[in-house]
Amino acid sequence: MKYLLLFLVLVAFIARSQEQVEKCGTHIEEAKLWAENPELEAAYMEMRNIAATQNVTKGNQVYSIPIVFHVVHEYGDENISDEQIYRQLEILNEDFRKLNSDTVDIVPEFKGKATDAKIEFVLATVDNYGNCTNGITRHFSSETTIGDDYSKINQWPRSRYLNVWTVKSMEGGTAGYAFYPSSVEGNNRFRDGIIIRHNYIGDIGTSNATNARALTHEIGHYLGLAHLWGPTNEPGLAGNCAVDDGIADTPNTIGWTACNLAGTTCNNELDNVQNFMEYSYCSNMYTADQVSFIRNILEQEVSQRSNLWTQENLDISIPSGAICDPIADFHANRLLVCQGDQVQFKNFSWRLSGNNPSYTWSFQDGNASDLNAENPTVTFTSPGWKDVTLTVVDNGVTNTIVKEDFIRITTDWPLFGGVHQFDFENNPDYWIIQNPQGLEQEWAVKNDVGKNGGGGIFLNMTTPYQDPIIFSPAYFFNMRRGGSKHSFVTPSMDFSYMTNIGVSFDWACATDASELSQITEKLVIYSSKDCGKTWQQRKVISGTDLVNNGSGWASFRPNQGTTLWDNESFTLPSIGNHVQFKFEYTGSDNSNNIAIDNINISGTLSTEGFQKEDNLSIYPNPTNQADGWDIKYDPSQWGGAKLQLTDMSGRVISSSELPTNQSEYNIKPAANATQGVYILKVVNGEKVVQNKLILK
Ligand SMILES: [Ca+2]
Ligand SMILES: [Ca+2]
Ligand SMILES: [Ca+2]
Ligand SMILES: [Ca+2]
Ligand SMILES: [Zn+2]
Repeated sequence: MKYLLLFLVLVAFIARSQEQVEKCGTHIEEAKLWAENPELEAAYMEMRNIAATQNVTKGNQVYSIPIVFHVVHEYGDENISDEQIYRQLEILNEDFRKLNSDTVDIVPEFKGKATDAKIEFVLATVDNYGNCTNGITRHFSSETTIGDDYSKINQWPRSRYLNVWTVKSMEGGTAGYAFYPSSVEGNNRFRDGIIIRHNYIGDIGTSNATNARALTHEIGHYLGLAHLWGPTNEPGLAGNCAVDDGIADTPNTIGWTACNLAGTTCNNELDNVQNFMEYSYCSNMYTADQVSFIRNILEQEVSQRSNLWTQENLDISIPSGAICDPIADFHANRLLVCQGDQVQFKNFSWRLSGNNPSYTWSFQDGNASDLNAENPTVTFTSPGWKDVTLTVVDNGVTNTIVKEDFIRITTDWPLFGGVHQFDFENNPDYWIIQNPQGLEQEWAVKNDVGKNGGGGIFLNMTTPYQDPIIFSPAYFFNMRRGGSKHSFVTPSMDFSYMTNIGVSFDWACATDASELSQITEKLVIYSSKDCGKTWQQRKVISGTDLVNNGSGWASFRPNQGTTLWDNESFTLPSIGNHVQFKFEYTGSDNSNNIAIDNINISGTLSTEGFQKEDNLSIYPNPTNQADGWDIKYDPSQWGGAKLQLTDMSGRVISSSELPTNQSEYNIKPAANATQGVYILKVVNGEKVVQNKLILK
């Protein structure tokens, strides 16, 4: 009894883990495409009939197909190694030559049907521009977390290469998908190729032996094969006995999601559960008729398949001999840090020989643990934008990458204190706008997009894309405004000595959406006290609350016609020194533009002065411009502290530092300083004290 229970638990566990295995998305994507383009079903049937009945007598012809892998990544695990892709190539070339060792596991009924497809895949050696390549190219893009047709960036000509894109994740847990050649003619040609998750590539690195045959399956679709149970439906449904895959020697089946080698579903005939076009995860064979089918597809002009293997193409796409130069690349764990924070830089150079490459880094105003380390740790010694350079030398060949303004170092003293209104007038340049992926849309301060016609900050999601060239990068960006994030960060502020803190702002926003369900754009405001290491959410405005100017604009711009502005506010707890806000807009595919103005910090400023235990004193106060103020201090406590003189609107009008080697320091207001009340702040890390100063 005990053993039986254990057995049942084990069966249940296996069944559940198989349900969690991600599936091929081809039937879902084809169904969507066929719904929009009903003629594609007839096109598929026509292609299939030709491929199933054509009699090409090229029995010994081995078809070579150039292949390129586009690794789409955000510098995470999904940026898979060349070695992992090389392993995938070996697996493909075993599976399509019937050299895979698991053919010994094929059940006797199908052993005789398993057939060598005589197709080989060769990594491209010359790219679409005529440059050297190892058949692997890499793109830094958040498309890696979306993984659909608009993530197929930089397609190489499909007449010359099989394009494969590897990504981090895909909608609905899909492992990958490919369209039939009949579905990607004409305006659908940008959809051609295979998109697949990185952990289904090869059997090493981020993948494993169970996942390693997914690409063999997807290439089946790419060459026109349907799933064994039929062209467009789900596996396992009784109705699947009424539809067929169009292949004579694959028994009619309802399809499998488990490896039941004794399964018979439609005609009391054993199913070919081990077929590569099943979901059984024990696939190891193509049948003779499937092989005949895909070889016939390679003889058809449909989606230019018949050009792939021509000698003319092989001569220009996979000539042998060249070894390509290395490509230097790097990233860091943070792109926005405090002065003095440790930043971990990481080498991501590619096309290296593995032959002890050398690295030389250069950091503007940065101290590195070791300028020749592969992955150095760096602290930056002054605020502002910093350039970073990496030179890699591999087999005597040098490659250098310079990333200008790669990282932003926040001042270690606040630029604004207390109550302040940011009105975006006079084009201030202290807003932090980072765009490491080089998206076409980004926030920018403009002098004519604000409330009442003045300055504001503006995100233009539309105008670069008025009639973009079809399939150009601008076209792709235009098709995918959805999910893209665009943010700006405020300068650092000091809220110590302040209570009842409130933040408010004005905004005007439009959409292109015509249905409520399409309005998914949102604006989220965060605060940080550690230069962006951690962010706390403070306010969310989304959907129809956000798009206060509705739809119907070609390219919405405030002050061109009637503009509706709304104001939103939120309160903050006593939060102290060194606070930054991030305004992050997330687009929908129907996003139009948004403007923000008048970020207003309100609150009650304490007028409390220095305390006795602060060991600071000021004399004389009030003073005049000629004498200034004399500050006496304990250097062991305040040496090196920042002094900030702010006016009553919160603007910092002068900054200096208390010397470490003396105990007295004089500050003078500027000759043109207006008479009145000022606040002097002394900032030493988290410790802030202040005193009210009066200029006569
Ligand atoms: Ca069937
Ligand atoms: Ca069949
Ligand atoms: Ca610079
Ligand atoms: Ca303004
Ligand atoms: Zn599939």
